[in-house]
Parts: sequence; C-alpha cells; structure tokens
Amino acid sequence: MSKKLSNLIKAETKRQQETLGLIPSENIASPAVLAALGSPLTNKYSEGYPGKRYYQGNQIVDEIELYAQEQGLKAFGLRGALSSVLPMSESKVSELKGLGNSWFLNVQAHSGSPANAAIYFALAEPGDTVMGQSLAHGGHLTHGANLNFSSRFYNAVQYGLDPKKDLIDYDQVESLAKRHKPRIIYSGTTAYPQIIDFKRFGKIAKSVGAYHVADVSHIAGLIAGGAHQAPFPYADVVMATTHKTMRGPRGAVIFSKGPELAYKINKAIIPGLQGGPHNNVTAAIAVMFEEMQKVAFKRYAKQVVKNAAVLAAELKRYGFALVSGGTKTHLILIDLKSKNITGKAAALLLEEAGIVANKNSVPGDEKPFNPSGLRIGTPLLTSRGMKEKEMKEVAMFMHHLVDLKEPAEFVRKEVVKLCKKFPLPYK
Ligand code: DSN
Repeated sequence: MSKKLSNLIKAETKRQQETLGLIPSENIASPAVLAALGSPLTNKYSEGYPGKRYYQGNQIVDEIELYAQEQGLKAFGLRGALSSVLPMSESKVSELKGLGNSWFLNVQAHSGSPANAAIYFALAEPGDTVMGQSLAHGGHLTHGANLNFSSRFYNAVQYGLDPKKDLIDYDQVESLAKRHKPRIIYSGTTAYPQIIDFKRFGKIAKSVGAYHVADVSHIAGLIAGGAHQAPFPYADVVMATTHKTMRGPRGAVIFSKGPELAYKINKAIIPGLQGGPHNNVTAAIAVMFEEMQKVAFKRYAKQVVKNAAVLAAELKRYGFALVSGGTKTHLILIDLKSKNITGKAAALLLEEAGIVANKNSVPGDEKPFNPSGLRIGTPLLTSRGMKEKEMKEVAMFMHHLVDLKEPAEFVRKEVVKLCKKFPLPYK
C-alpha cells in the first residue's frame, strides 16, 4: 500500500478515536470482524448458494455461508432452516413439508438498499402498489421515497406520523392499506425514536393480503439484545443492514418465513440482482452473529437504550425540543427551531468541536437540504464503553456549543479528553 493510502487510513482511524460519533447508524466493528473482512475469502467467486454454485472450488465458502445462516438464526432465537434444504426449482418448493413457519436467512445482499430492491423484486411486480413510511417522517429512501427506485418502479403510497404526537399514525396506515390494497407494507424507520408496533403492522398487512416486510436496519441489535420488540411473529420478511446496531461489516441480511418466500428472495438476489457474494463479508457477518450471542452483547444493547434515555433527558433539561418527546430506542431527533439554528449549522458547529452528528428533517420541514433537525444516537459511544455519566457530558458539550456559544476549540479539547478514556479497540 502506498504511504499516501496508509496515512489516510491512519488519519481516519485517528479521527474516529478522537471524535464522539453520534450518528445513530454508525458503530464500531470488532477486530475479529475486521480480520474476516481482510481475509483471502475476498478472492473467491461464489455466485449461487451453498451446494448450488456456478463455479467450482466453493466447498469451504459453502460451509462459511451455511454457518453464517445458522448463527444468524441462533442470534435471533429463531426456529429455522438452512438454505441447503431449498430445491433447485420453484415447482418443488411446495413439496417441502413442515417448514412453513421456519425462518430462512439470506446473507448475500451487499447492503440495505440492494436488499430492499431484492425484496420488492421477489414480492411485487413493477407497477404494483407498495406502502412505507415517508422519508420526511423518519422512513427510508427505499420505502417509497420520491426519486428512489421504490417509487419509480412501484406505485408508492406513504404513511407518516400523527402531527400532534409525532408517533406513527397506525390508523392512517390502516385506512391507506384498505384504500390502496398494497402488495407490500414496510414497517421500519431511520429516524424514529419510539418503539415500532410490529404486531399492529402485521395485523393491518394480513387484513389486506399484503406482505409485511420489517426493515429493522436501525434496531436489529436492540431486538437481538432484548431491548426492542421483535418483528418475527408478525412479519413475512425481516431485513437489516449489518453495520448499525449489530456492529458487523457493511452488508445486509434478509430473513424470510417459509421456503416459498425464501426461494423467491434467494432468486431475487441472484440471478435477479447481484453477482458474486462478498465471501469475506459473509464470514464477518458470521463473526458478528457469534458476538451477538454473548452476554456482553445483550448488556451493550440494553446500555444503548439507557444511554439514549439519559442523553435525551439531559438535552431536554437544557431546553432542546425532542421529536415525539424523547426516546425509547438508540436514537434521538432534536427539533432545533426553538434554538434558532438550522440542523446543518448545528451539525457543522458540533463537528468543529469533534462531535459527529447529522442534520435531519423533522416532521413539518419543507426543505430536506436545509432541515431543522439533528439526528443523534448512542450505539457507537456505548460500544466504546461510555455510560450514563458520559452521556451527561455529551449533552453538556452540546449545551455549551449551541446555547452558550462557547468557542468550538474549547469544547474540542474536552471531547478529545473524553475520547481518550474510551479508546476504539484498534492499534
Ligand atoms: N444511511 C442510513 C442511516 O443513516 O440511517 C440509512 O440508509
């Protein structure tokens, strides 16, 4: 590697060491996850699935992929089956008896958006109606947002939040579902601080004959750690990116209930959408699932939520307005209008002091490029070992910057001091 590149990697590692990462979708992958990512597994082409590959030489990759599936089912406590039981042709899937309620796991999607593209591809035809939470109200681009493939290839109907409480308006979801009869109803968010009622989503989807797809990218780690309701009893398909609260490599996983859906999803990933899986990522996902079954992971998941609750309470004490009044998850959405600063200006100011957050729309915002909100979360700081005491410090730093207008370089020194007490696990 050139000096230039190795210096850039060192510089980025130092940036991560010396800043407080508050972006709720970011985290820290363990050295074991990084070791799998950096292994020669990256050299192998493996289109297809274990036992059914297009190329030779995949015996070991097959074992790794099946092991990742097995560990993923265990990490979420699911009764499941491995993809190796799926037949070669669709007509034979119905012959698989007794597996209708078993969960199958696809670990090949390259990331969240391709995973969702595969799910649409598997479960709907172009032009079909699909439903999801609007981006402006905390949904994701792939849940039917303007400009995204999900609204260009499908007829996307969007639901949102109740304007008084900033909570998902389940009555609206139900009435829109009854009116539009979608093929797919997505539950799942990227900027929603409260618990999602998957049971209600499941009931609504069932009542209109839609598939319920739960996109738990943000909260998968909380679910596995027992800190959020699980969607599995109420969903047909559950997907998640692996690099957020699960602390894995960049990638995605798709759980499908029963062999029929699993067959469709697998076919949509390859040959439908992707080429060769990233085998180094598959192994890193397996490492992630092993780590998620440890007691320490459950402790981390619960601490993420405790930390967010303390951070939210402290911010409120300093007069910050929080969308939906607070948080029950890892994430906090601050409405900065009462502080007379835009989300963008606040994000830049915090960055100067070494606090990394992101600007975000809050309900009612009309300009997505100049929103009034700031989205923060506690997974990354919790992975560094920070607890309630440090959350109070983080809130105080934000108060000093936004309210007291203290020079960013003063706060920056305190931020670096705090970071040094909680180093990332890298040399
Ligand atoms: N970029 C992700 C997030 O930050 O939530 C969503 O794709």
